[in-house]
Amino acid sequence: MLFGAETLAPRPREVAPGAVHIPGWLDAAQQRDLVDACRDWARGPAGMRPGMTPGGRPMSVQTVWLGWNGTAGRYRRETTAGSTTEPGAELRSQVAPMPATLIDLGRRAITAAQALSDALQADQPAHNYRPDVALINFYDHAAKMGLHQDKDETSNAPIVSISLGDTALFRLGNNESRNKPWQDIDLASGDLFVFGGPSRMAFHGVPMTRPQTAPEGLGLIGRLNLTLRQTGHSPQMQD
Ligand code: MD3
Ligand code: FE
Repeated sequence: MLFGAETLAPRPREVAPGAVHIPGWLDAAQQRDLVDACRDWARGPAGMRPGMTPGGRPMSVQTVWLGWNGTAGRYRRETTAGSTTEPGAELRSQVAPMPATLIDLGRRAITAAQALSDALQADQPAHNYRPDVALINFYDHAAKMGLHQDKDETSNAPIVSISLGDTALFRLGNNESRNKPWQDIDLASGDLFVFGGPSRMAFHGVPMTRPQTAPEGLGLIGRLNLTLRQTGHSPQMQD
């Protein structure tokens, strides 16, 4: 057969300088373990709740924060030691610490992505990567995320993204505006994406997911996206 399934399967590749997509990075068992862990984290203490836009409006995506808490949108990630007079303080004091397993997962992700990207190799070595926050986004069949930049981290360390469940249509834009050019890329369950170097400040979003495309046996209806971030806000970190 000339165009069989293997021909069509996406290959690991650098889609833009510093932006590396590795389809199927996690096998089925690893995906299941991560979904199970996300389910535990979603229960709390600071559990899953609607994401908030910078303007304070609820998003269709629901979120769980680990390590730091995003309370009034993405621009304020207070530590557990933050002021107790601000909105969300009661949750902030209960946010779970960044799991060591996720720090390790992040370093392995950087190692894998650096093998495919000169721009990422110019960054710090993978063992110096210290993600101090994990953001877990849950998409039901109708959820989406508009084009935006992730600007509240002061570190320029890469962001690691892992997709689980339903496939998402992911849009990777340019660094200047929400307008074209952009690339539309399917992110399927188990896929790894690393965004660093010249792609770290690119506009990006999720125009839609593809309902009922999650692998059978994963035990997930909808989509989870896990991002690992080095905020540059943790006092002990040198970036
Ligand atoms: C490209 N999440 O949480 S992850 C977000 O699938 C977010 O839930 C999307 O955008 C999701 O902020 C996309 C992939 C991602 C994360 C950070 C990026 C892509 C990025 C930073 C720069 C460029
Ligand atoms: Fe983002």
